[in-house]
Amino acid sequence: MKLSSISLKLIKAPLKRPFKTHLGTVSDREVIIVEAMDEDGLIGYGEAVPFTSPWYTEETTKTCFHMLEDFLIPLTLASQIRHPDELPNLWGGIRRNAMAKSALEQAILDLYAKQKGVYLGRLFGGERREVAAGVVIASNDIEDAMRQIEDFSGSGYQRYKIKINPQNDLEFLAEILRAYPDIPLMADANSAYTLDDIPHLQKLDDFKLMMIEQPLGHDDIVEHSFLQKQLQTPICLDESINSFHDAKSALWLQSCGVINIKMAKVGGWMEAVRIHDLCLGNDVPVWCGGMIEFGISRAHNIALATLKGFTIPGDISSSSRYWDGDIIDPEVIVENGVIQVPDKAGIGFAINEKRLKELTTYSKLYK
Ligand code: OSB
Ligand code: MG
Repeated sequence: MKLSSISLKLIKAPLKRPFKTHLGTVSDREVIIVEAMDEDGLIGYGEAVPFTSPWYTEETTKTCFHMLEDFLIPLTLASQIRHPDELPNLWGGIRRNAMAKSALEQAILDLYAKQKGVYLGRLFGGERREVAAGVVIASNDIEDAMRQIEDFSGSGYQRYKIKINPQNDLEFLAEILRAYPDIPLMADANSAYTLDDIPHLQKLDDFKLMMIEQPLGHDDIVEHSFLQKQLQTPICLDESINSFHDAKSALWLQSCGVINIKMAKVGGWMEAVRIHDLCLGNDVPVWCGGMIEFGISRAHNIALATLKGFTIPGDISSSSRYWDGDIIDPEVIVENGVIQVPDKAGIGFAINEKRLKELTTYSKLYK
């Protein structure tokens, strides 16, 4: 494939409302937009979605920029790859740094799909014409959380995920289910519990949640296996799954009933698809996780969620859930709980150049 230059843009915007978990609060979001250009003027887009501090993964905006600028981009521009599937091998000597790799891989794959004139999801066998939308409520105040659920219900979201911890879980879940007994509800703990909390976690079984996401340590697979055997509620692993190998270990040990696949966290499309295929072959449902992202990452997620194994609504919500003005055109819209899958080439969404420019704080071109 032809690849002539790559650019990086830092963009920054405030969230409409702060995103609060027991680990901290996100009020502003800064990400890196990667553009991969060919000589015919086609541009592929990727989005690196770490946070500015390492509270969720070890990568940060700065480590991603560094990895892209000093390692991944020079290596890629020097090598004239014929096909994107050469990238894992080309980058094999660079350990981890999944979010940096994912963003550059996204941009190159978007460019490749545009060169071929095919929608990116189709390139990986995705057939869905619409994807189910889910939304995340991250608040430390139950009144506020209830208001958000009320607001979001107008869009018909097919799954609500509430952030919990051992201090608020029983109250939050009871209050939500009292007001909305039939709501498709799950909870995300972001590692707020330990094995000492088993009796407490067993109380949560009464709520018949769709699943509980990442109750134990962010780097654990073994203890989750022990816990899953003591719970009726399926465990979904998020933080623990950073690679195909992690997913294989989790299935082997029966550490979970569901896997949250975050393309960015596992290093990109190709690793995400390998995990998807593994889960599909083992009848383990998967869903597409979110990173409080802008439209480019959102568009890649939509394309990924068109694959067969994504049978549970993920964290894919409308652009307006987080932003007053997204960087894609049209924005992602949720109506009656679904997002229509585009059929244009690549990620299928155009870039809102004006908005992208407004949000850009720094940019650099590499040839
Ligand atoms: O744990 O799933 C998580 C966002 C940032 C970091 C971690 C998580 C999340 C989410 C997804 O819950 C939120 C979204 O993108 O809508
Ligand atoms: Mg999570």
